[in-house]
Amino acid sequence: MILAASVLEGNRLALARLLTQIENDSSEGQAALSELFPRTGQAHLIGVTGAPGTGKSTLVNQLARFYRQQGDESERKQVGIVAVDPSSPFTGGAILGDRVRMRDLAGDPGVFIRSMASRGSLGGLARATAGIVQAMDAAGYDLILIETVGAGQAEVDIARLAHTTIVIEAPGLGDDIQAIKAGIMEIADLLVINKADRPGVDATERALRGSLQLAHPVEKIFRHHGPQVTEQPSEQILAEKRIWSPPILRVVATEGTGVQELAQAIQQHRQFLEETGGWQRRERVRLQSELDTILQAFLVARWHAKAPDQLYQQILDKIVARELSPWQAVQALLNGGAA
Ligand SMILES: Nc1nc2c(ncn2[C@@H]2O[C@H](COP(=O)(O)OP(=O)(O)O)[C@@H](O)[C@H]2O)c(=O)[nH]1
Ligand SMILES: [Mg+2]
Repeated sequence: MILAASVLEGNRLALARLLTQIENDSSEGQAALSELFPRTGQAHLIGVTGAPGTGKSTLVNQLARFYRQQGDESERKQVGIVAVDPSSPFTGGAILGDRVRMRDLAGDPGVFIRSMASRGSLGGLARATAGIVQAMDAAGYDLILIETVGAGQAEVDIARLAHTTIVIEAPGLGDDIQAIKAGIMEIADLLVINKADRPGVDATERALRGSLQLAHPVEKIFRHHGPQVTEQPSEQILAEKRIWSPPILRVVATEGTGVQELAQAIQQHRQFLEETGGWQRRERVRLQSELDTILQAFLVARWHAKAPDQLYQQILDKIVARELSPWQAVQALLNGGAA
């Protein structure tokens, strides 16, 4: 297929066209992705999530710039950026952020940027994002930064895509920490306090450490048993126990302060995953989740294509009238109408 071949040759226009097809869930896009699939699995997928305004876009730009300035031209990493913004279907926020980014990174052939405003369901968004990341991976982008608004299930799904998930906090958004505690801390591999130039950084860090202990209780156990361990378990213990404790890093994204340290931590996490088999484990979880999503969509579509719509509407009427529960309705549909 010509499109897939052009993508492999590094044709940016072809990649952009393919990404549009993937977003539209077209059969051409699916065919091209299938052809490209054996070439995927090389990229380090890095999720960046956090509340709106914490500085995700600014930090992603700085990380991309950092990677593009490392080493000489031959060993320089190619960087893909995917910005997923399920919160702004109408405001065009994702597009605006993209423009700022374009200005910063414009003209660098080693950077490819794609923004996605949400269309349809979050599940559809997660599926499209998975496809877009695969296309960039096959096209040879070594690091793929996936920016998502930290709002709930969506970024948990998108975190499942990533090898390394960075959760961003910023001082002055204290109320959010309560919310972030619950689901988000558990998916964090690295924690960033951005806007470290603002007042309240120490309080934010204290709150994050508190949340970390809840989410990663293993630290508590170390605290009780290791007399030499007072604050954090030592590096050595962590290495021996093969446990990853998410580091907390302070960053000022607008100035680039702490970006190098963050890049180092990302690299360390990658090494940790490779040494402990975590890389393959995450790969398997990710592909299983993708398989299940596609399977569900496919089975539902196939079922709808075969079943008479009239029957479906009748059963739906019965659910609305509380004559059938949704569970009973599914049984009835699978039995061809008999409840
Ligand atoms: N003071 C300060 N402002 C920042 C920093 N990083 C980002 N900002 C500002 O915070 C605002 C939101 O940043 P943005 O990257 O769009 O946040 P996002 O919604 O998480 O993607 C922008 O006005 C940035 O200039 C920082 O480290 N310090
Ligand atoms: Mg943003």
